[in-house]
Amino acid sequence: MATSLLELFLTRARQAPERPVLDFEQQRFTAGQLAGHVTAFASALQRRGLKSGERVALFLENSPAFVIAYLGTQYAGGVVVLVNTQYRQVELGHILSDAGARVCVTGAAGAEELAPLKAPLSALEWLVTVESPDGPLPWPDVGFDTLLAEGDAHAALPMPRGEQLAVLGYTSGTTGRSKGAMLLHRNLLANVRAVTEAWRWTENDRLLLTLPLFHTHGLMVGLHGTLSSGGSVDLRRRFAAPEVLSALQEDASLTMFFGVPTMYGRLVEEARRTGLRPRPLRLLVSGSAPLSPQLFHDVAETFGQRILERYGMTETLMNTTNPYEGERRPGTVGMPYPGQEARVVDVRTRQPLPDGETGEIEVRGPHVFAGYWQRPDATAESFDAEGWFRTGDLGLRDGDGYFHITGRARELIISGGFNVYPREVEEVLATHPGVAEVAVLGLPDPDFGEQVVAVVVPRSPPPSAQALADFCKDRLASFKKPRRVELVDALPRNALGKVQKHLLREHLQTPAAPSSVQKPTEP
Ligand code: MLC
Ligand code: AMP
Repeated sequence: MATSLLELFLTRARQAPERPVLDFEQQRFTAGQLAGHVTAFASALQRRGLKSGERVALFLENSPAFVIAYLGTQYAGGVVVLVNTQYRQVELGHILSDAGARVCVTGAAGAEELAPLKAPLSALEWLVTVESPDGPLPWPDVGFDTLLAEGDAHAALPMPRGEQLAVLGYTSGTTGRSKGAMLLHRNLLANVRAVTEAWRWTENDRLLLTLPLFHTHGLMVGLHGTLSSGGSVDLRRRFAAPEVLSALQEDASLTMFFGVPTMYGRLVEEARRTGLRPRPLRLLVSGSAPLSPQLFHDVAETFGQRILERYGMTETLMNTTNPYEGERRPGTVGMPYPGQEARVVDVRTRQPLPDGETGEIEVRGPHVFAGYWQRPDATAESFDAEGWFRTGDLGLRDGDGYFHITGRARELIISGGFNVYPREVEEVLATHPGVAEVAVLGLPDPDFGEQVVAVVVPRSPPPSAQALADFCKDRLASFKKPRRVELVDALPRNALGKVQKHLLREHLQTPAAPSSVQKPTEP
């Protein structure tokens, strides 16, 4: 019995080495070829001195190199640190130093972004570069292919144990600084088994995957499901609606597509614009952000298919799913996966609530992470004595057992499936010389679901919205920059001095648009 997803994949690859598993641009990898590269990568890391439990950061776009480095790091006994490729200095400096990453696998642009962080990243010793860097780097580096050639593709290395740390997935609480969710090999394995069982995923499946591999949805659902089921994946560098629509129309071998609601909204628009209709797939999945019932119906009308919506998070991987067989209900996220539990509790008393009442969703089971990296206090706050994890999502369970997500207990903006923590953006904007005070919040957005809005009390001379957006973009991932800025004389505060964001939200959503609203130029 396998104790890790990695072992499951390597075993399958030994049994059926000729089976195609990964296509990317013009390249095709059979399971045997991929397993050989993974083994070579792992043995080369070990030869270069990587020890069990040491962290290897992947700051990489979707590519076969990502898949090889991800599995190879785990086979070498290392811990993968996932890094969003849009991250800039503030996020990179924090994540790589917090994780104590010893190695980073990245591209030329990534290496350039990292270079100014030489001093703060004291644990980082060397880089693996998938493209030649443009100039000299402050760390020794080895090319990805050179590293593969150094390794032994037939090495027999020890398999990771189930209790061993596999991945650190960085995600924030309310603090503005993200925390590393410690995912063990047994968490990854338990969840992918639950997902593949619930969705009847088999070796006959072929997934079109355009989600980024550095987040749970693309990696722990899309890639893990493919590797463990024996199916195959058509991996794309990024999502582009016209390309996805034509692939879904032309490629009869595809059986599944997974996306965030923004992707489905763009696909519906593209289908309406061009008149193209995809072939029916076995499964369309939406998650990572709420799918509106309107979009559910638009997809059903345009594609002739009912999306299956599911709910997950970095700390717990997939929590609940609408049924594969049975009714997929718009506006709900279904029920717990096999072998997992979910419940709704009162936010104050923490006692379970009856069906129909709204509270905080808690989950428990073998999929739930082991805690936050080097943050015992944050870990303790997130679990109760019986092992229930507080998700921070508000919702209810209806009389038929379907969970509904109705809001969030924590301050979190989800824009196009990417998380933005207002505090992190506020901290950056507060350092701008034209900003006296700032509050950041999310407002509805037709494309991204929610958009980042900054309400600023300016100093003289008042900064322009563009200047503030650019200021953020230089320091943080571009998707975190405010898309709208409002200048105000003062922020509404309660008696304790806390900014009352609900009042700001109401004010900003009133139809008479405030005169001081500014929009940065759209990209
Ligand atoms: C890109 N941009 C965004 C954005 N994505 N702005 C706000 N929100 C977003 N989500 C900005 C860029 O910063 C850039 O700005 C401009 O849009 C164009 O960039 P792009 O790369 O061309 O964007 P595009 O390809 O259109 O990206 C849209 C998208 C992408 C929907 C394809 O956001 C995406 O891949 N989202 C998926 C996120 C995901 O996988 N989430 C799963 C998390 S796991 P500028 O100004 O720089 O030009 C999880 C658990 C679970 O939540 O349950 O799954
Ligand atoms: P992350 O921390 O990036 O993993 O984001 C996880 C969060 O995404 C969850 O806590 C939810 O708030 C949100 N989320 C994921 N799936 C859904 C969904 N189907 N509907 C609503 N919110 C979702």
